[in-house]
Amino acid sequence: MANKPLDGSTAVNPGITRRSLLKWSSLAAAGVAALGTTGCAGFNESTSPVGSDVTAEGGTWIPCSCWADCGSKGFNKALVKNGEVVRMGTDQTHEDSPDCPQLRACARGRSLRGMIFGADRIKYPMKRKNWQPGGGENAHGELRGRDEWERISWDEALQLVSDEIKRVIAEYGNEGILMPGGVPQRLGDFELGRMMYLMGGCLEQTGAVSSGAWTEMAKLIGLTENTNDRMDLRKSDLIVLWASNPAWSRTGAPTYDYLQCKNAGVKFISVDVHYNATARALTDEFIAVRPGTDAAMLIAMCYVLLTQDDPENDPLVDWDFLDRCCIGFDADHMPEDADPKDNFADYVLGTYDGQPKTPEWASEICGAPAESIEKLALEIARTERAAIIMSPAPARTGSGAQLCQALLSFGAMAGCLGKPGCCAASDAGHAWMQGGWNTLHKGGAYLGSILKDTVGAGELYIGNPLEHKKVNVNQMWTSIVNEEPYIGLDGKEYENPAHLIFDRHENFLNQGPGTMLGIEAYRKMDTVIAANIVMTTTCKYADIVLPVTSMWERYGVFEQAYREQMIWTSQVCEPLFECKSDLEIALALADYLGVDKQLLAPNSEKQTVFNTVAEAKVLNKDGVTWDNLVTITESDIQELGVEGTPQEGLVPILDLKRDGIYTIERTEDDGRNYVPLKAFREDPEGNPLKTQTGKLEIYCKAAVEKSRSFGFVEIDPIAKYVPPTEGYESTFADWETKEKGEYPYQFLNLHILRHSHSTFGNVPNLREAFDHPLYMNPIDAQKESFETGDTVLVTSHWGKVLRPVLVTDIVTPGVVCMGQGAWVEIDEETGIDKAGCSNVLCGPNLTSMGYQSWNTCVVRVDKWDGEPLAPDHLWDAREVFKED
Ligand SMILES: Nc1nc2c(c(=O)[nH]1)N[C@H]1C(S)=C(S)[C@@H](COP(=O)(O)OP(=O)(O)OC[C@H]3O[C@@H](n4cnc5c(=O)[nH]c(N)nc54)[C@H](O)[C@@H]3O)O[C@H]1N2
Ligand SMILES: Nc1nc2c(c(=O)[nH]1)N[C@H]1C(S)=C(S)[C@@H](COP(=O)(O)OP(=O)(O)OC[C@H]3O[C@@H](n4cnc5c(=O)[nH]c(N)nc54)[C@H](O)[C@@H]3O)O[C@H]1N2
Ligand SMILES: [Mo]
Repeated sequence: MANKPLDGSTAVNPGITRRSLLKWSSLAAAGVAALGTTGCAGFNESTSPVGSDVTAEGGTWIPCSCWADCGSKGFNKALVKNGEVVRMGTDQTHEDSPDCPQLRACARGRSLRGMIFGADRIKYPMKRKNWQPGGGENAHGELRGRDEWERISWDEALQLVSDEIKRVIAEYGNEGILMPGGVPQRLGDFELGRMMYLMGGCLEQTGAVSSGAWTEMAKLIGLTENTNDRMDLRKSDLIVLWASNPAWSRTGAPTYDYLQCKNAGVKFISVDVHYNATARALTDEFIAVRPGTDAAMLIAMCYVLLTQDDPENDPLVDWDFLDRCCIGFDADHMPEDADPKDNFADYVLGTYDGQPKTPEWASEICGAPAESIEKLALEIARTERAAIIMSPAPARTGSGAQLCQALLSFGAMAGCLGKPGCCAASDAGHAWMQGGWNTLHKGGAYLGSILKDTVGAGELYIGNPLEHKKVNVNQMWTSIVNEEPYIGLDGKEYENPAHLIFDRHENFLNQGPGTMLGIEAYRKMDTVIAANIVMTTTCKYADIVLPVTSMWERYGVFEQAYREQMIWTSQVCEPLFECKSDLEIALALADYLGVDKQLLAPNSEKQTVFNTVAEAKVLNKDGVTWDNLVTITESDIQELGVEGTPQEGLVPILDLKRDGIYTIERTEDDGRNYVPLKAFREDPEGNPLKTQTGKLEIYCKAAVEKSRSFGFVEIDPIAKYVPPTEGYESTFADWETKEKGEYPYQFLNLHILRHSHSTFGNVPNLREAFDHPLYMNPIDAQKESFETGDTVLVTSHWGKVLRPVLVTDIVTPGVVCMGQGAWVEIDEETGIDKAGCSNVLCGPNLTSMGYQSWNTCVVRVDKWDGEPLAPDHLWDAREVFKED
């Protein structure tokens, strides 16, 4: 198929040449750090080029997409000169100020060239040499990940893929086709999944990834996943960053916003497993806890308030709020059909189970000193405006559901809910959720996501016809490898008949729990197809690999950044080699599979982007009415080559396309404030929540029912501390005598600056800039006789990895930490992963709400007697077809 013609708009460049691509390939392969500037996490001044030097340098700045799912959204621009991307730039559309910060690009965004033009870029369709269609012996499944590749034509690839899809559906039904990662409902990357939906469905993966237990619990208990607006938080007196490290995992504005709070006099306290970068930069106090034990600590904090409350002289408990707005705090506020004895206050006091949940009780579990637990509880309760902001990380543990309940219970007691400057909330892992996710702008098919309930999704939305036959991520590989049934969404057991895996916009073999089990499952398949930009783990273990264009090679995207920005990025270069977009691949396959192309893709990419931009709206300062984002004229419509209607808006559409970014100017009193639960607090009857009782559910029957419907692990209706599978308790052979067991360390994985999940994991200069060690406390290192730089072998129930150890007291004793997202690199003889992929260690332990519990994993660490690891930025790239 011919490359897509460029649309002729002013912002598009004629494209980079093959010659210049090769130049970049060799640079990236050699690990030369020639790719742009570094530094960005909020505080650094950017040294990036400015828009004004466009003409001086004779090139064109093009707003270019960074598609990584990093929870932030930096603004990137590429300077294209003589068909080559020569520099990277960032937001220069307005002066940088605390109220209106520029949307700076991060080190990863500035290194995009290393990925797009890197040596492991997939260039052609290819097939694994010893694989043949038809399943069974023909597949030589055991050779997946270690076979050779041969280049095939697109025609051959499409024929093989469509024949296998048809054969597997005929033999095993639609659920014979497994799509890991779930089918995203985002315009521009969902077409391969949509194609399967139109063919009768496929077996899809379920199970929350990012938000852990919050994904289900937030709705059930009524605590939103949104924190207050960044301006509102400046009015706090105290912000407790609980398990929160935005300097690493919400790069860009959030840490800078917190700095404005600090400048405004807010005190910061951090509660975390490791003394993280944000804590080091912002906080006045740090409390170390063990992974997965926060619920115990919060419950003990409730105990402190309950037992020390003195309504006259030292009021600690917000009784009025508990009375008006909550269900289940004490025996007088229970749902009618519940046993009054099951109330939360009596559990905390130990009235019926004989165990008061004292700070001493919690301290033994969470590791924080009892005095610190007591002090923190009292300080929050005595502070007029206190906010507790929690990342979802501790909810990605085995006791995640209980943690959500515990945060609600303590937050409600301490008077943190529904008031300016106060909150108790999860920030949902994504910077743009901070302050209410879609409260400042809205738009066509909600800015690119066609979820059932979002604005403009309309008839575009279709669901998977196999509604219930979705396999939970924690059973996805085990049901295949052990040939055991999985529990579907309707709570019934089903056999997993998957014979074909189709990987698209994800890398779940690397990013889902139990990578070693995943490899076994892959090797049992008839056929594995993977469509990707670079030679990821899923591609490495596939049979047919389809080369996909990056966003730089496509028309563009329009999306939300933080709460205040909308970004429109454009095409930077022509599609490289033989790459096609998912949309083009789906449309090409539709011909072979007999799928209706009009239903598959009602609009062209260009028209879809235009529609989304045209429908985008911005909230006015009255907080009620909305303005169109763009003005569109007849001549704009012609110039863009789309169908549309002229309209009035805030900026001319072509200006937005050229600049790439629209920023809503903010001031502290601009009427766009957001305080979660404010209206509810003021009038709970008039503004009931969408919970079963309309109130905040400290006692939540719906959560029990929900956990039953998953069929994995049932929970209690109130926050109780329950030792999770592979939690702290599991590090002991004998809890009473505290004798350590076979896996004596808790393992924690972090979202690190080096990559966004596995995206960017292959870029040598990022590998060089940000290390990827196993962090260990000096006390433990001394016990084990390790020194910084030693190569160590980390072993869990699920697999083994090698890492250089970094001895540092930023990590709590008894815990070892490592980044997540490294591209697994298994030594076929030993079965050991030398890249340090965290999912080789983290297993698919079943959880109450079906989410993943990466941060409850236990390991042992041994000295490695083999060859020490070489620095990974010097490793060979996964280059399949070398260019001469
Ligand atoms: N650089 C980078 N940024 C990213 C991503 C990435 O891959 N790379 N991924 C993005 C995505 S999709 C998501 S969902 C978010 C996730 O972001 P988060 O949910 O915030 O996850 P982390 O950044 O791993 O962890 C945040 C902090 O929680 C601490 N922590 C972990 N477990 C516990 C616990 O049980 N108790 C306590 N008290 N602390 C704990 C960690 O030590 C860390 O300091 O990050 C986003 N940001
Ligand atoms: N152990 C452990 N595992 C984790 C986590 C953890 O904390 N610990 N965090 C989890 C979290 S929060 C998340 S969100 C997940 C993320 O897990 P994944 O969703 O698997 O994320 P990525 O690794 O970024 O993989 C995205 C892939 O899509 C490809 N891609 C990008 N654009 C396109 C496109 O247009 N078409 C196609 N076909 N491919 C494209 C990229 O090259 C990349 O390989 O990881 C989870 N995994
Ligand atoms: Mo995530």
